[in-house]
Amino acid sequence: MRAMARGLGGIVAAALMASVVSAAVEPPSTVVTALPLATAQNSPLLVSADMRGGIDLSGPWHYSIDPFRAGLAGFHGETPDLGQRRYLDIDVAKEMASDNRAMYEFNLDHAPLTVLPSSWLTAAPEMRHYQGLVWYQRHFDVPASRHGRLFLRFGAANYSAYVFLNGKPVGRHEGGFTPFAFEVTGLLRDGDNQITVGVDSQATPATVPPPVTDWENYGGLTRQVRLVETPDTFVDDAWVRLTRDGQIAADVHLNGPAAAKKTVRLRIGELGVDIPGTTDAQGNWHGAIAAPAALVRWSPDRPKLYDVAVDAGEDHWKDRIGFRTIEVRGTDILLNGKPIFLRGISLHEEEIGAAPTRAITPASARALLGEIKDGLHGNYVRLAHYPHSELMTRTADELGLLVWSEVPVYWMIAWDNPATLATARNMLAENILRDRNRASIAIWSVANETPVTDARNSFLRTLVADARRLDDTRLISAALLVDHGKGPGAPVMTLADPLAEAVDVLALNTYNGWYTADRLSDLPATRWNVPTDKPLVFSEFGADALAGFHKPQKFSEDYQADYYRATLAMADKLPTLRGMSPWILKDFRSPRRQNPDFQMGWNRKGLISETGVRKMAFYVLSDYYQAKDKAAAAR
Ligand code: GCB
Repeated sequence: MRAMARGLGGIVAAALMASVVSAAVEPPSTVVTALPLATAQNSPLLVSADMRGGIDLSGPWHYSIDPFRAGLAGFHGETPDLGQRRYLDIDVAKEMASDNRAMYEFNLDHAPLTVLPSSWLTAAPEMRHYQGLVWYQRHFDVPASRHGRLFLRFGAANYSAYVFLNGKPVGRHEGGFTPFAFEVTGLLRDGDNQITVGVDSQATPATVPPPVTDWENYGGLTRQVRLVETPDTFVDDAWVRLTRDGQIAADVHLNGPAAAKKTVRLRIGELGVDIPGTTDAQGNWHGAIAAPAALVRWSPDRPKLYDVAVDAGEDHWKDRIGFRTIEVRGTDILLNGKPIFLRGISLHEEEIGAAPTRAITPASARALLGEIKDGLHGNYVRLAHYPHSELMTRTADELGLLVWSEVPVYWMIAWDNPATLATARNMLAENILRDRNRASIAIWSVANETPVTDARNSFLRTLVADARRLDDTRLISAALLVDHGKGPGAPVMTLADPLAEAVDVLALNTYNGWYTADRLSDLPATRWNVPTDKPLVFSEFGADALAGFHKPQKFSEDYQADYYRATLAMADKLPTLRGMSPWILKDFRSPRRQNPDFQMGWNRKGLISETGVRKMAFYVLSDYYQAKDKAAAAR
């Protein structure tokens, strides 16, 4: 629960700390390790770490598989033998050559190289289907002239990470899609340093997500690892936003020996905002002023971002932040007080190309999001089914796309397992705390297609409550299942999920005419029994098509295009529908999809193929969105 215990600052903090931290449970580990590795509990948040200086450890790393996890525990569960400790700070070859009693069953310095960030699935053909533990290692230089504090900051490690520096344990983290950091100031040495990271991709019934999903499990260090430098006392968290009552508000949390009673200053130069303040005994400061008249509110039409700075002694925290409000009034979603229809599409974190490795770069983020913004005339993206790279949410800020952000509480989760709940809460908190400054984020989603039971309802209500306490400026949702019934001539769809009461936006996944035998011509007449007091979005609908295949049958481009036409006609008849994110922009890898004629391990519901070829349905949706956009502009 370290993310929640830290850096919330101001008003939100007190309530949260009391209720959440007292309930904190150590996240479960998928593996029993006999090594002395603490979780990331007392680590900093380093919010907006990507804007700080430091050493980027991207590039070649050695890697080596460890399918029996011998580097984590001996075969009776004890501390591993010397000969198996992958993280030792030694020259293995030299040790053995100089002492004929020495024996090591690894040598990471001689292991093959791969370029990080990336998933090991693409490191070598024999790694393509590997799930389990992989050790990574590299060396890097640190100048003797360093100042202040240094942190190893991981953008993401899928799924569990075990981190060592110069042979010493640093910490471990669970959760494949959120950042974490460990302080290593005292462990670094001048000149050469050795970092070793074990990454275990194995999902279990207790993990989030569980083993059964509909996407590829890209194990590895899929986002940047950086050594981040800060002064001794630094801004660990700063949340700067426009509140619904028209104030620019900031919560700041300092970390370090001089955090208490410290002078801080919030500056937005372009707006002439300059507010001084003093932190309390815990290093927290809250400030707010009425938004200046000159403020240009961020929107998809005008995604204006401002340079924002927080000065605290030697530390100068900075970010690029857009200011806007998002709220619900009756059945409308209001952006900056005006009703908006969310013209979206869903997206997995997978770059366009024949052999994706889930390594998002600024260019791959732009290629994906640009296709939505410019190609589809969209204003919204659902980043499914887990937190995507911070490059994606930053690019959404820049391009002007509203974002649905979600945690992988997907299908069947161990609802009764307190450790699983702790993991999910930690993940949600890490996601929200990472991205609260992103104007693009409009909706936090807590789950996707989860079966209704008491245990599940209480699990998800806890997540909804956490999200509200961590961020009172955004909307909460979850992608829900609807019951499919047969009426005279058309399906009858009923939303009977008690979670509907807890969310701000109702979101439904519907696949009539693809997974059901409904005739497409019957879809527009579908009867909907859904609560009518809140905005509704279609969080998913879709049909597979192999690009280039044209026949009057499923899996053809023609059927997918007809399916879109019928489903959009159905959507037009829903009076409370306020947006949609059809499934999905791009064909994505999914091991459960093995029809050899059409799928070959890819879910083919993309509107573009894996290499970016647009299918017929792309143009159906693009025309629909363009017309909607024009109609809204004319109002
Ligand atoms: C769903 C899931 C999504 C799947 C999709 C499909 O409802 O939420 O993860 O990939 O359907 O293609 O079946």
